[in-house]
Amino acid sequence: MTIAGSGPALCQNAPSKIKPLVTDLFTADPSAHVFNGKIYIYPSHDIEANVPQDDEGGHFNMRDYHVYSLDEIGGKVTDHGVALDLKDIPWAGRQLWAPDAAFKNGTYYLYFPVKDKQDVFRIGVATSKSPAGPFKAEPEPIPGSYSIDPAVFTDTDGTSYMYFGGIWGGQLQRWHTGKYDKSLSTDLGKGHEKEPALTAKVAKMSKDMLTFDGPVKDVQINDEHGKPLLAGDADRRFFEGAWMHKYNGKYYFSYSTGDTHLLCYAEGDAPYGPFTYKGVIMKPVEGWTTHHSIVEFKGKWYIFYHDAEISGKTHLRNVKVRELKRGADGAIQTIDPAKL
Ligand code: FUB
Repeated sequence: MTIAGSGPALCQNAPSKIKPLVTDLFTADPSAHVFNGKIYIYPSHDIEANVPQDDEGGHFNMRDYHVYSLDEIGGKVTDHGVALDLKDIPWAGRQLWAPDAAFKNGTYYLYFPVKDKQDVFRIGVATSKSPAGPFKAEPEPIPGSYSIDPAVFTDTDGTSYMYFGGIWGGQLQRWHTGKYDKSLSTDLGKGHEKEPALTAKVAKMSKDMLTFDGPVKDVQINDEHGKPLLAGDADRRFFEGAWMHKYNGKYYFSYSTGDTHLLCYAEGDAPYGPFTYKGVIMKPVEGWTTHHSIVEFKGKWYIFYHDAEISGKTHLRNVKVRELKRGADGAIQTIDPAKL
């Protein structure tokens, strides 16, 4: 995620008709899950920290997480209070960004990206016996983790995978050679447009859900000819905000295109891919960032996302939900967020 110098602060589209789910705090990056028959939402908690806007998203200076739940779509949204605070993460420096959650073996896991004390994004994990928290952070980040936006998917065979990564402010490009290179500040830059795009990462989770079990691999997204999407293909290539869901035996990998403000998806036959680009899930919302999750609840599919309707400011967002519809072949219908 980035901001300054990359175009207008807000997309110039029509306002949305969908109401924000939370109005007393700013919330973003909603990861939704069904636990115990309810929907739980794990969002970022946006704040005005008065940090000047920069090209690495320094003004997204979040310090804690709240967990929300609802019994029904359209029903009352319950705020369960602070679930994890930056000060309680021993290794953390600043900027608690988009989290996700998972459940296994009687324990709930909260996965979160935060910059360590050297200002390098790592991914941490915290645990609780309740989906609402509070969560207790592990003393160190997940070994081998880096960048942002963890999304943990558990397959029907019980195996869990973490998808993660984000370019520009999310620092994924700095790991391009396998080692952290601070000089790569946005993407790989001019002259790389015809090369395969940087892409999300995926790793199998260990049985205790606290570490990676095996190598971190690229999430390969191919075009309709089986060729990897290129770095210059800004309307289709991965930027940040990965999500995975399974529908009718197929794996749907979805993500944000960042500076082109789209939510897109690609389809594959296995959690590791490869995936074939299929289309746009949602056109640009009000605001710069796009970030979503997709979940099935009581026989319908929903997309949770955010825009900047309440504040009109890029870094003070509000989460929303609407139904996700598909064609008979499973193809996801494109949503225009300005229309009902
Ligand atoms: O909320 C901070 C960052 O903004 C997230 O990590 C990105 O996905 C973008 O939504």
